[in-house]
Amino acid sequence: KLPGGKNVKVELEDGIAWVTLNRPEKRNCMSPALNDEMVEVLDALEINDACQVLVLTGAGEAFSAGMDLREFFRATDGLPYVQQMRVRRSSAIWQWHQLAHFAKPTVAMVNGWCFGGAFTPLVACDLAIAAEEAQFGLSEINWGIIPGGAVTRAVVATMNLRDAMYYILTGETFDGKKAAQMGLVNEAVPKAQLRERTLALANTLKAKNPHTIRACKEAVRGSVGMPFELAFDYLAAKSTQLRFVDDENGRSQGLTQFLDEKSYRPGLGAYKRED
Ligand code: ACO
Ligand code: V55
Repeated sequence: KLPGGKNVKVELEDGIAWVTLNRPEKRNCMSPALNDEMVEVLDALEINDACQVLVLTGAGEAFSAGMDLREFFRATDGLPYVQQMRVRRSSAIWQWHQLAHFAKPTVAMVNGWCFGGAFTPLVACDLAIAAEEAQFGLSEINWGIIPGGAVTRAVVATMNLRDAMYYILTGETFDGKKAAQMGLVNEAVPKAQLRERTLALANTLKAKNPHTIRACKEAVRGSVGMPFELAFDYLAAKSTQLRFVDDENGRSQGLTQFLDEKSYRPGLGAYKRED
C-alpha cells in the first residue's frame, strides 16, 4: 500500500515517485497535518525499491503557498512553547532533513506559486525544474516576520547575497525564468513542457548506479561547509565507503569497460550497467 492520504498524493510509475502536495484549494500551504503526512510519505518511499527517483510537486495552480498561516501559525500561537517547537520540528524534518538526505535523487517540479516556507523543500531537493510562469516570493516581510524555519539559511545557500537580500527585504515576486538565471532552480521551461522535462531528468537520474549517485549527493551536502583539509579526508573516506557498499562494483566496471574492452568513453557517457 502506498503512503499518503488527505494532504499528499503519491503515484509510483516506472521507478519514479511523484509526490504531490495536495491541498489545491489552499494553494498547497503546509499545515501541521500535511507536515505529519509528508514525514510518513518520505519515510515509506525511502525504503520502497519501486521508488528510484522522487519528484516533489503541487496540485493545481501552486507548488506551495508556504506555511499555513491559519493552522501552522495562528492556531499554534497559544500552545505551550514545547508543543510549538514540536510542530515546527515536524515541518523541518521533512522539508529539510528527510529530503536533503533522501537515499534516492530528488527533483522539485515547481509548477506554480512558491512562497516563504516552500523555499525549504525546494532547496532541499537535489535539483529543481520550474515552469517559466511560476511565481516565487519571500513574502515573510509582507506579513511582518523574518524568513524563519530554515528559509533564510536555504536561500543564502543557493542565491547570491545581493539577490537573497533583495528578495528577502522587498518581498517582491520573481518568475521561473529569473529563478533559473539566479541558480535557485536548474532550469525553467514553459509550463506545457514541465512534466515532460522533469520526467526526462528523472529518467536520467534513474539510470545511474544508485550507490554512486547517493554518495555523490551526500558528498555535495557534506563538503559544502567544510574546510579543504577536512573535505579531502571526508571525500577520501566517502570514496572508500562507496566501494564497500556498491554491490555492482561500478568503479571496476568503469575501468574494465574503458581500459580493456574499450566499449565506452567515460568523458562522453557511462559504463554499461547489467540489468
Ligand atoms: N496560509 C493559509 N491559507 C492560505 C495560504 C497560506 N499560506 N495561502 C493560501 N491560502 C488560502 C487562502 O486563505 C484561501 O482560503 P479560503 O478559500 O478558505 O479563503 C485559499 O487558500 C485560496 O487563496 P487565494 O488567496 O484566494 O488564492 P489566489 O489564487 O487568489 O492567490 C496566492 C494565491 C498568491 C498564493 C495567495 O493565496 C497568497 O498570497 N498566499 C499566501 C502566500 C504567502 O505569503 N505564504 C506565506 C509565506 S511565509 C511562510 O511560509 C512562513
Ligand atoms: C517559516 C517560518 C517558521 C517556520 C517555518 O518563514 C517556516 C517561514 C517562524 O517559523 O517554522
